[in-house]
Amino acid sequence: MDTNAYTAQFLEKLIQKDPAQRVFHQAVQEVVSTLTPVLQQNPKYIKERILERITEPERTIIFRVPWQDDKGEIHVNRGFRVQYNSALGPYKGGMRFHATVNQDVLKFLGFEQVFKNSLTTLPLGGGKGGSDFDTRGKTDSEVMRFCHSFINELYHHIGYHTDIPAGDLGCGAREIGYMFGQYKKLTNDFTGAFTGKKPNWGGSLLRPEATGYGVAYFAQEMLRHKGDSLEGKTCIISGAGNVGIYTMEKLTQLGAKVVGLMDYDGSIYDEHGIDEERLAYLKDLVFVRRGSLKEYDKKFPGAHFRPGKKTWDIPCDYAFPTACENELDGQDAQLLINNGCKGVCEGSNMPCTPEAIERIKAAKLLYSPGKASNAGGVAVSGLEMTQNSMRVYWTREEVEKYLQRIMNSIHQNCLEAAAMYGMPGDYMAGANIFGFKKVADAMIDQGLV
Ligand code: 2IT
Repeated sequence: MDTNAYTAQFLEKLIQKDPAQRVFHQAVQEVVSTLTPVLQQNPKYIKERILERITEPERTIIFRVPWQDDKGEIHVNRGFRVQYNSALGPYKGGMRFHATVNQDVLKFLGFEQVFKNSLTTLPLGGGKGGSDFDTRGKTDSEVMRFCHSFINELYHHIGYHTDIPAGDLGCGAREIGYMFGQYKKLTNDFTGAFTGKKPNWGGSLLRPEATGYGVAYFAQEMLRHKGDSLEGKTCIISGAGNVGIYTMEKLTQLGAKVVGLMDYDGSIYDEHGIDEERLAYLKDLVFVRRGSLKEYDKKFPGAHFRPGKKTWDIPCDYAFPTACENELDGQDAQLLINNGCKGVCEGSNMPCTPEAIERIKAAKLLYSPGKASNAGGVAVSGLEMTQNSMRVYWTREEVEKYLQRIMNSIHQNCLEAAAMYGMPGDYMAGANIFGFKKVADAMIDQGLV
């Protein structure tokens, strides 16, 4: 059968099997759309049914999470862990605690994670988990009771050599602390079964900054490859969370000027650009006070807060989506293009819709997919695991040196893989091809398991 007919039939069956899992289909479709030349030149991947196998999680755990709020009311959430692929190492990936979490979202995130972790070149399989529990508006003690209840079930299924969760949306060092505490209590075992721990009890320095710093380093590499740099470039960012804030910090350190940022309430446009004072204010607002960008222009009156508005209409050289999936659609992409934007570097997972990607590519903007440019977070999680195994702590400088080296090698591997299969300069194709081949070859080596 012709390769295109095979992939079309494969996708049709995938959709038929779980018709409601729309974001999962989107993630698979994006990967498969770039694999035709790989499948043509390596018929073993078709014969071994790698597409059929790699899209089916090895195991999915779904469980009840009952917990009590501060008033004594009982709530029930649903917990998940999708253990997607362990061909390259133990399952590794974050936990998302947000009202929108369901099996579809976690399959999409887990599938992306398999390729991303492969790209880091570290020995990490892929997985993802979470719950439809919203940490926003909950007290510390409510979050603690939820996390303990969550782990009362999940501890059976995770572990240092099996599955190592970390954070994602709604799950930071506080939640990792509560989950780790309960895991240790139940297993009587102090091991690095989680990453994103606080540095005074096993966490790696620079893990909080790692995803954002990695995004900025990846952008720097893309520009360097074109003989350019970030110096003096105007940038806009979307999500004012962990990834967004640290992307902003490193972009600024590398000489760029960040003028736009967004959160749940709206966006800010600050022509002055983020400097040290503004960055310190934002870190306190977001990480300490868990406040809203609504307050920003009261402190910095030259800036504008735009209620309910995204950042994408703000003129810029480079755009960095760092919030969540499908946050940048075709119309947003068109706004960026019309305003002279030269590139989009993804910090969140699958932020651009298929239509946005089509427009960005057609207008020949630089474009890097999240699975390549946001891999710095999980890469430093991998380094946290290494430090835990060695029972040592590395300095910030040591970790940052590794992070930079890993981001550079991801950049190089994407370019080489894309060029090898006739799509030079296409980071999306390169990331998919490099990520896929490494996992596929390991799966073939390990037989039908
Ligand atoms: O999307 C991601 O790569 C993460 N949420 C981080 C995963 C990890 O294991 O550090």
